[in-house]
Amino acid sequence: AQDCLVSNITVQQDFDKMRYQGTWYAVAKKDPVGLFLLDNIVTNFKVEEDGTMTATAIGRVIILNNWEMCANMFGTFEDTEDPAKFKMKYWGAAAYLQTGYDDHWIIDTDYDNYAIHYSCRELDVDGTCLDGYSFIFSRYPDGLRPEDQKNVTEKKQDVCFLGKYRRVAHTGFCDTA
Ligand code: DAO
Repeated sequence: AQDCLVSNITVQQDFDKMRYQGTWYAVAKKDPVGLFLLDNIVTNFKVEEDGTMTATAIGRVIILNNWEMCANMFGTFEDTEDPAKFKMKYWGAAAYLQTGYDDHWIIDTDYDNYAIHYSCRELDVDGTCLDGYSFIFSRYPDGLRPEDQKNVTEKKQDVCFLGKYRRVAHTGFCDTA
């Protein structure tokens, strides 16, 4: 959306949550105000027997100013009239981790290689996004395939976050045995 209106942002056509299941590695992130997940972010999506999409996520966080740890997070996704737009309720394995209720939009994915996620937490009075975040996910921990990069850059622009992403490192900090 060149006008940056959140209502004009297009999402994945006919989003198929069955094909979206499995592991996704965050390779880039645009942070919201009060950022939470820093790096080593890995998510795993699943469709439950009743059709509800759920996810687990792990990532490095810093809580209480300087305590570094790996957060185990859980999310459940409420369907909306658009199959690519969900409301995500999320919480942590421990009470001191962040909880929330965010929009969770799948902007674009080919299911096998890349996905662009978007969430606007707060709309500005003019209809643009005042506070939001976005993840670029890859099926591979090493990053995106070169052939997907041009498309992903275009989508970063479409959600008006181009230039606001940072790389998400995978150093093994949150790898479990
Ligand atoms: O990291 O600053 C932030 C905001 C994101 C919080 C989301 C927590 C993750 C919950 C479940 C996984 C879905 C991607």
